[in-house]
Amino acid sequence: MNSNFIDYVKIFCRSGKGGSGSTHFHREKYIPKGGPDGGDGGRGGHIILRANKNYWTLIHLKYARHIFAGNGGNGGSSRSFGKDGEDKIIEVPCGTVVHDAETGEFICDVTEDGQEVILLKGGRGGLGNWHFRTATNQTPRFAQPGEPMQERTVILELKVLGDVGLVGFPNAGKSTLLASISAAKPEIANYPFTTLVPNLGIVSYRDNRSFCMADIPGIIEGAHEGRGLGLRFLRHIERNSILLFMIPADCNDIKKEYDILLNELQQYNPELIEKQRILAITKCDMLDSELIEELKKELPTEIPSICISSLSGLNLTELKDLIWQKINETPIKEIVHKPIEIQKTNKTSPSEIDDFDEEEGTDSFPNFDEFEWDD
Ligand SMILES: Nc1nc2c(ncn2[C@@H]2O[C@H](COP(=O)(O)OP(=O)(O)OP(=O)(O)O)[C@@H](O)[C@H]2O)c(=O)[nH]1
Ligand SMILES: [Mg+2]
Repeated sequence: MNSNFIDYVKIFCRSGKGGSGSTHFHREKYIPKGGPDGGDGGRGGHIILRANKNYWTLIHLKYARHIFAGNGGNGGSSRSFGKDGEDKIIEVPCGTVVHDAETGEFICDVTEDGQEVILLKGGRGGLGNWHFRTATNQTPRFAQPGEPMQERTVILELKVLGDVGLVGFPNAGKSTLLASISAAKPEIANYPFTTLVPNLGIVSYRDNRSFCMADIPGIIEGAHEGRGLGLRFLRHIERNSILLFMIPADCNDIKKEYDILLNELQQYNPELIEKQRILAITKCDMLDSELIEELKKELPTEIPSICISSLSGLNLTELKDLIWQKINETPIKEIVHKPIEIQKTNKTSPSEIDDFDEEEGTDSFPNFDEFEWDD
């Protein structure tokens, strides 16, 4: 699949080294022994991460495997400073999380537009010999070297920021709901795994309220073992404050389907289970009101549920009310970023990173064979 949605990149970063101080002595006609006048070296460039709301994916970094900041210039005569090295700014979408590629350790994340974090500091420039002149040593023939550069391979991961995340089996009608209540235009079709990458939509609704909805690919039983598209897309709903479970009305056993979904989330990250949930029974236009009443008896009792239809518009306003209410009830919780698991490869040097496999990325085919097709 040639997707434009890239949510995982690995980059080798190197900050600039500091310029060295100079050991120059002042020379001028008729001024013998002019004294030390070596200037300081410049600072090496930083590697800076900056959140930018105009980016939605990490695709612009897909081929930026190495990012090097500039080195600081050396100090010169007459106490002139070396030039500071050029900073390199990595622009990323809001919601990008950075981990160390070797240890998996969490480094930082950026969530607000314009937020900047220095990933790697440039080395400080060394002091020139002018600083080392003393009463007893008027000809210091030494100066400080600049501080060395820093290097690190980092993994940037995008965790889409949405208020409500849609969770359901393939074909549950997730994308149809997003399309009917927001301006997003996700692909919709009557076959499983239509959606291969997450879609975001802004749902605007009465009194100028709006919230952001994230439609992610469908989940099937065994997804935590890699079946279907697996669970890696679940990271995109880790940040959502609430989850909307979607189960079609024509499903044989709603309770069972609900439990499977819950279990898959639990396998991925038990914290997902602690989020507020709403259950929406979709495609209710296919049932008459009697059948809907019947069906309501079977629903799990522990969460609020609602019967909707994205086609006829049944209960969509009520659904939005419910979502709005739940979002506002939910306290904003700081998420704790756990270290990620690093698959051990023997690739260490930057040139070898060039051909790291993108298994982890989103550029792979779903495992269609393992899905049991309905028809
Ligand atoms: N009758 C009826 N059909 C619906 C409704 N919502 C969705 N559908 C149909 O269900 C099929 C699947 O819809 P999608 O929105 O693509 O389902 P999805 O959950 O996004 O599926 P994946 O992207 O494959 O995970 C499409 O053929 C839709 O037309 C509904 O409210 N009523
Ligand atoms: Mg879809």
